[in-house]
Formats: sequence, structure tokens, C-alpha cells
Amino acid sequence: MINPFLYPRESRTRQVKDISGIWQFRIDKNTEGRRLDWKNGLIDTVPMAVPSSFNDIFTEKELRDFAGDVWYETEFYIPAEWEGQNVEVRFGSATHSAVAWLNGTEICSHTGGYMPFSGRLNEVCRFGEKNKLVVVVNNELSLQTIPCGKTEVKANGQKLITPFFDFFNYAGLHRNVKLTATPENRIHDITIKTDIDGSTGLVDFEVEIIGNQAVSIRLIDESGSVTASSDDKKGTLTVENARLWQPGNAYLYSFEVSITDDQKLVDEYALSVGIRTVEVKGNRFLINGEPFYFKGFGKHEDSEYRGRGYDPVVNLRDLELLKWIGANSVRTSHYPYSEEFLDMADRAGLVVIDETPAVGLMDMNMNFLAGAGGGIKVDFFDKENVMTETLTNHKDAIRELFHRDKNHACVVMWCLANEPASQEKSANPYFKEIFEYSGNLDVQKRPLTFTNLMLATFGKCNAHQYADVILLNRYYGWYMMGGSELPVAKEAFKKELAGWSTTGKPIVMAEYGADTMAGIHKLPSVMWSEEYQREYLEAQHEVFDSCDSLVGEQMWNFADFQTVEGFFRVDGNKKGAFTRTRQPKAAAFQLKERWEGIPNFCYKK
Ligand code: BDP
Repeated sequence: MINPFLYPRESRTRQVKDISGIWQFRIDKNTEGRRLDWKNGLIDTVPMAVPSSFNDIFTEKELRDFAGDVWYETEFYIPAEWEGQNVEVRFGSATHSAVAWLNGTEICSHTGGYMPFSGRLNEVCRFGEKNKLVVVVNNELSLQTIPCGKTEVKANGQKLITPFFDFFNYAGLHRNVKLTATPENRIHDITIKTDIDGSTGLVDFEVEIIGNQAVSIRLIDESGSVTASSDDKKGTLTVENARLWQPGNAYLYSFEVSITDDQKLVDEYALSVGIRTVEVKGNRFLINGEPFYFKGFGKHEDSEYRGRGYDPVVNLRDLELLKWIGANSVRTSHYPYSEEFLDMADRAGLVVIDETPAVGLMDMNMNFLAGAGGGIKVDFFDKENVMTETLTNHKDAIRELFHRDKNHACVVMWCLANEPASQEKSANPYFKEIFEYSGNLDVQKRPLTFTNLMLATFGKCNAHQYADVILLNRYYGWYMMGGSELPVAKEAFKKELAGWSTTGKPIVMAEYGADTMAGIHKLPSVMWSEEYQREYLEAQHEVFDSCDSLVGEQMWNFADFQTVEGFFRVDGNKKGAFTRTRQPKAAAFQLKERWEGIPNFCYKK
């Protein structure tokens, strides 16, 4: 029994060896690798960085845009001392599906590009010797994959992927790959739920163990003192005068579990725990009982050369910029981010709306950009296999995300999909099932939501009734009524918001933005200039401030990011407050001024 979701951490009983670095790589142009048993070893390879997206490493266009199987290989030693323990290889993610073999034998496979998975090696590995790991990763999209898109072979034989979403379909081994050695009898999983009673913090816990050992749990505060303890696998720890996990002011306890046999330590694991509550009450979003106001961005895991590959340098720089600009929150648009990012957010007190990779749930006959120009043909939710296969894959993605991220204090809400075609009638039964399913998965019962798209304006949406919070993606003044029509856009936006307010639910502006080429200045402004981005934002903010039910604003996007090429985009989406290399546009200073003036709590009484 293996659990890829308990993050690999070292302890006195656990070892972790990172095998990321330069691996061997081969594109499977003729789709022959699986048939010709490349699993046993690759020839004619080129070097490839792990983690990274393979796409932006090459200089050839057909390699950047390659659709199909790509193969990775690496070799490593497994320490002889690891014999007798449970040895696994763990991939942080492989986008979008993968199969792995060790010394020619399959050890694991996974579908879904943003979740960890692992395989047990004991039965196939050579201890104290060299071992060969081969992985095939496939990047193809269809109406049934999460995210959605399509893969087509053109008349000239070229296979091409059309994502139904506005970000580059980066692929490969995007996160670290680790070897782990854990005891055969071990801590298998931990589930935490916290509550507050006056000045007392309550930590409900459940620990799953493989074996029959005695359990001991200690909750350690930041000064190293034991604040509570238990000898049960399940129960509640009481923390007097608890220090709360607060937005912008995080406090983390260490939840330390050890299991013993006759007083002999068998396994130990430490998990960071923040004591906080989250709740929706009327049209307010409460954190620790107080009305919270989201200030921040929808982001992307995206940077030069790395594509979507994990990079701690980029993550830290982003965190610094978020602090600088006065943001308190982000949405992990449009897929789950790395676990390391969430650890960082826990530590920094950065509030996270955690999103599944369910994006592109709308039918298009061309790519996202062309689709946005009117390419929508057939109701998505009425298409063959959407109510069956897509729904099942969507549920799998939700279940895995909830499992992986359940214990993160920073995660305050789950976003189950981005911009599904909720104007369609059949979105109703689809989302009824999605929300019912999700509601039973999280012991913390965090609010559930999805982002509503412009085609499903107030009165036209068939899924918002299931959401606890209304998340709106709106581009009044950009995709519609842009430029000189901005004053008209403002009025139309106000009117729509007034409609949503009648639902009595809190509203978060999950996307609003205007493409802006850094360095273009115009007086008077025109669309795409830095001046227009500022005017656009000012107009949006004025509308936000007039709506009592609005409990947050997350501007689209934190930084410029790569998309498919097309006549809508100039080397990517340029709605960033920062450029792709993380330098501020004029709007960043405007956002800083605004957000530094809005407290985290009680903005609107
Ligand atoms: C929304 C999408 C987002 C896009 C954005 C845009 O949710 O992924 O990047 O619009 O057009 O439709 O900039």
C-alpha cells in the first residue's frame, strides 16, 4: 500500500534522495516506443532537464509543439542499506499522463498532469547497484481528458494538439523526482481539521498506520515546546491560548507522529499545521470568524525556459512580489501547483484558492483564442462521453487534489473548474454531481466554487446554485466595450454585479484584466498601453467598491505568461501586473497603493 500524497520528508526513520537533474530524452516521432520496448532503455537520446517542460528547451518548432509520447531515462544507485525498507520512486507530476519502468518492469502509471504518483521498487530494483528508470509521458488532450482539448492528425500527417484553454500546453516531468525509503510498517496518512473555541485551538486528527504499533503524537509550537499530546490514532488535541494561522501572519505548529514497537522507534513524520477556521456566512467569507477580503491574483506556473517546470527561485521571487504589492491571496489557476508552493504559502500566510485542472470544459472548433472569437459549436456537456468519462476523470482529479492538499492551512477554498460552459442546460446535472461528490471528500468542509465565465452572465448560469461563493471572470472594458467605451462597460458591469448580489452569496472577482505591452505609453491611452491598463483597473475597482457582496479581487494575471500562438496574443498573454521576467508594469504600483490601503479583514462591514 503506497500513498503518494504524504509529502516525502526526511526523519530519523525516512530517507529521501532527489534524482532530478539532467536525464536522457527522446521524442517518439513515429509512435513506436511502446511497441519496440523502449522501456528497457533508450538510444539516440538528447539531454533533458528534470524538472522542466521539454517544450522551450529546443530550437525546433516541431519539437516545441510536439504531440504524443516523449521518453525519459535516468540511472541511479539504490543504497544497499535501504534493503528491508519500503523503497519508492515518486514523481511530483508528469503532464498529462505517464508510465514508468524500473529495469524494464512497470512500476507505476498515472493520468492527470499535476498530481504526484509513486511506484514501489523493492521487487524490481537492485540494492547497492545501478538501476535504470524509463518514463514515457504523453501530452495529448481530448474532450475526456482533464484539462480538455483535442488532438488531431492533419492531412500532411502532422499531429497537433489544440488546448481549449489560454495557456501553453507545457508538458514533461514538471516537478522533482525522488527516491524514498520508509519503514515497511509506517505512518500511511494524516488528516487534520482545526477549530477555535475562544482562545483555545482544537486540532482534530486521524493517523493511518500500516502495522500495529503504538502511536504517540505531539504538537510542538514554534519555540519548540510541546503544547499537546496524545497516544491515540484519532482524537482532538486542545491548545490553550492557541496562536492562529492568520492571512499575512502565519503561525505553524509541528504535528509530530511517531510509532513504536516495544518502545523502539519504527517511524516518525512531522506535518506543519496551522490552526484556523474557514466559513461562508451570508455574503461574507470568514477566516477565523472574521470577514476576509481577498486581494491578489490568478497566477500561472510559468517562466522563461522552464515552462511549467518547478523552480524554487521563481517561487520565491513571486512571493516577494506578492508581499511587495500588498496581495494576501492567489488562485492556483488553472491546475494544482507544486506542493513546495503550498508549503511556502502556509509559511507566508498566503491565502490560496486551490483549483483543479478542469479547464476547457467548453466545445471549440478551433483553439481557445479562435474559440473566444465565436468558435463554439455544440453544447459541451451534451457531447458523447462527457457525462460519463469526462465526469469520472474530473472526479478523480478532485479526489486526488483534496487528498494531496487537505492539510494545508493556506487552502481556504476549492475551485472545482475554470469557466465551464455553465450557460448550457446540461451543466446543471454535471455540476450537481461534481459538487455533491466533492462535498463529501473534505473533512474541513471548505467552501466549494468554480469560476463563472462571461457567457453565463447573471440569469444564464446553470451551476452557480451549487457553489458556496460566486467567482466571476469578467472583462468589461477589454473583450467587450473596450477603449473609449470604458464608461459604458462600467455601467454594464455594475448592473450584472447587482444581479449576482441577489443570490445572497459572497462574490469574488476571480479574473479581471487587460492585455498590456510593457513599455507602450500613450496619452491619451489606447488599449494595450500601460495607461489603459491603469484606467481599466481604476474603472473595475470603482465598480467593486460599490458592491457590498464583493469579498475579494484577484486581478488577471500576476505576470505575463505563454499561450498558444495566435492573432489574439503577442508572444503570450500580456495581462500581467508584472512582465514574464517579473518586473512591474505601471499598474503594479497602482495595485500596491490600493491593496496596501485595504485591510485583510472587515473591509466592508
Ligand atoms: C479567461 C480564462 C483565462 C484567460 C483569460 C484571458 O480563464 O485562462 O487567460 O480569460 O483571456 O477566459 O486573458
